[in-house]
Amino acid sequence: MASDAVERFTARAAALGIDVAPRRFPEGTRTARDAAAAIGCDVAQIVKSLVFVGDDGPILALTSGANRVDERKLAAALEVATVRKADADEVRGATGYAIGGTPPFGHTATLAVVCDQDLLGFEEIWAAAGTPSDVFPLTPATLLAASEAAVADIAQR
Ligand code: 5CA
Repeated sequence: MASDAVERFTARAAALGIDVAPRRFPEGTRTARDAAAAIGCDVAQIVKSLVFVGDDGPILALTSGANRVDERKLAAALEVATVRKADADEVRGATGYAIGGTPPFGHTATLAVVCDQDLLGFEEIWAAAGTPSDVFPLTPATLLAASEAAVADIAQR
């Protein structure tokens, strides 16, 4: 299926002042493990852009590919009572992108964003660029600036 999602994302990033350089991997980068294998980096350097739904609406949890989100920690970080995983339609509605291609910023709507503190320890990290086969490199500083994320410990330990 043809998709203009990479172009949409690149244009939205440019509007935020960020010059992204997407790389396409035909073998696919649908999961963090796939992305790390294609790129040749550690899975912990992959940014999973996971959408949850809290009491006040959608939440984006920017999570290291090595981690699973602890939903209680995520709720506590946002001072909401409960969070649950979004379904596929909710992900698209909240971000404008499909599961597996959801980028960490440049969404169609504003949502609350929390960033896993474990992503901050790397010089370079990689995130989805709009589709399940496109990713781009960035620094943790750019991730935080562009997403306006709050940093927290949200990982299951
Ligand atoms: N391109 C990769 C690496 S950047 C990527 O987007 N990974 S991801 O982790 O951010 O997106 C995949 C995630 O979507 C999975 O970890 C899972 O949490 C979620 N997901 C997959 N299928 C479903 C589904 N049917 N409903 C809700 N969430 C899903």
